[in-house]
Amino acid sequence: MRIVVLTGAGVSAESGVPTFRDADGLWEGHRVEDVATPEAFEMQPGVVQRFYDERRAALALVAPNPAHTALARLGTLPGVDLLLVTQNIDDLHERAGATDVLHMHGELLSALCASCRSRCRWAGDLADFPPCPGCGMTDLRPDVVWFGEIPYQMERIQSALMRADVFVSIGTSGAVYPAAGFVQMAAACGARTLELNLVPSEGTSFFDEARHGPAGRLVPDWVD
Ligand code: BV8
Repeated sequence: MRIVVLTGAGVSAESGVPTFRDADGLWEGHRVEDVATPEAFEMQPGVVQRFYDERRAALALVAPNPAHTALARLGTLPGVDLLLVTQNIDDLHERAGATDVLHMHGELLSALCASCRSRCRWAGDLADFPPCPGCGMTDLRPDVVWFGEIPYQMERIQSALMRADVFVSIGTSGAVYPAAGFVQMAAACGARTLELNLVPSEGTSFFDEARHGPAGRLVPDWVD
């Protein structure tokens, strides 16, 4: 059984990681245009670096929840060929035991060299990063896909969506593309589609089935 799972900020909400568009969401603290675009980084790199340094530091205060653990278990079940795609840049899927997690919007614990585009694991503030091991330059940036930038591994994702038997979207508002369009791509190629979300997402009508409630309960129920 080929399964593609897409997760968003809602899968980490019960771990204490703020979502983006809920009332107390992350974007509330920052206008998207202020922090998640290359232009913003160009104009005010300090604000953008701080936005990501704060989120990176906060990772030490959170832990995986039952949704992350159930998805890690799903990947080990006999007969399941799972591609776990996340829009999240936290490492909670990995800390729950998931392997080969595809971070399509990048990762907090990684730095990107703006000169040679090499990606390096990094857990501290970016200001303390040594020169790029690839080219020696010092203009490192958060290894995050901003608005207007191309998400990572799109070809791999699209190929998996076209072959999937099941596509499951968990904890995402369906507000950001191309991720929000994955359900339609999978359905057009014959996959059965399921939404697990606290409330109906913007794309809920595209799903064969939708279950609403906290991921920490819905995901283990679905996996088991
Ligand atoms: C691109 C940076 C071209 C990392 C982010 C049509 C097609 C293609 C592009 C576009 C298009 N229309 C517009 C665009 C442009 C744009 C876009 O989508 N704009 C939007 C605003 C309309 N897209 C882009 O620019 C993308 N790039 O298109 O390049 C291209 C594309 C393909 C191939 C070639 C070229 C780049 C998008 C990436 C932007 N970067 N962030 C970071 O800082 O984290 S986006 C940001 O939103 C985060 O990455 C986040 O992951 C993402 C989505 O948000 P969600 O994860 O869904 O979080 P949200 O708060 O919105 O929702 C949480 C949900 O969880 C809610 O529904 C809530 O009810 C639920 N929930 C809460 N608690 C729980 C819960 N569910 C279950 N249990 C709970 N306990």
